[in-house]
Amino acid sequence: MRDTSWQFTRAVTRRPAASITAGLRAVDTGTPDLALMLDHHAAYVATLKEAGAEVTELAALDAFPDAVFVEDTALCLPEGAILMRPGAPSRMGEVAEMAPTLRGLYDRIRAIEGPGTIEGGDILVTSREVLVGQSARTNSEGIAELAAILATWNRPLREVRVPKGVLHFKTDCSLLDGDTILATGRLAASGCFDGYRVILTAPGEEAAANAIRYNRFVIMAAGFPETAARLRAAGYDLREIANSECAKLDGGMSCLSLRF
Ligand code: CIR
Repeated sequence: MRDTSWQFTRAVTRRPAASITAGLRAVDTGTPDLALMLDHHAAYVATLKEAGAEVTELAALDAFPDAVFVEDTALCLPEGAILMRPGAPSRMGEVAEMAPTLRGLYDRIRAIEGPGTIEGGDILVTSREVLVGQSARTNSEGIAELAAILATWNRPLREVRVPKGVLHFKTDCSLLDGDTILATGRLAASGCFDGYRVILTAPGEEAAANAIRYNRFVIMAAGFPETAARLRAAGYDLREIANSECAKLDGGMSCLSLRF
């Protein structure tokens, strides 16, 4: 495995609320089962802990059905945390709910003030740049405001396009190590990862692309055997977590935590 020089120490998660049944979804494939989602969520948190994370587990927020998907509320970097400005109106208030926790963990907090919008699911941080996908949730004004903040931290930002019909940039890709990306064929075909080492998800397993690397583990959704085999063959230490209920709401492994 490459580039093990970086280590995460913390993660923030939020328990799913009973209101999860009202979570946003592009296509209705059934109502999420809260009890089952809680089981999956517990396995996810346990795996982060096994990987060395000190996990801040926030209480469920019934007023915000999608609040379990904490990744969209902030970008957490070693230099500081940046509060996002979600493009989904029903999710805007989640940021104020997350802010006190990050203020307790970070000395330096910045915020996207608007009018642009940007969600954490559209941001992939690699060893050389911050890639941000323009999507139905993240627009060029939001990206420009983030770029201005990151410029003060000497972090280059590159804007890319999220394929039509894909919720977030990271719905279709993940960072496996500093320079290796797991991506769907449809996203990689855009050329946005030229110069990186890319491992493609297997045909029909596009939903496996939203994985996370947390220290020694690559954590991916269960049920994608061919992609899992590709990752194992490439030398990654894989942990598979059931994700059937979050998947009904277009959510996956990255959405469920902030990692830093
Ligand atoms: C939403 O549509 O906002 C949620 N149902 C799913 C958010 C997934 N978040 C992510 O990919 N970072």
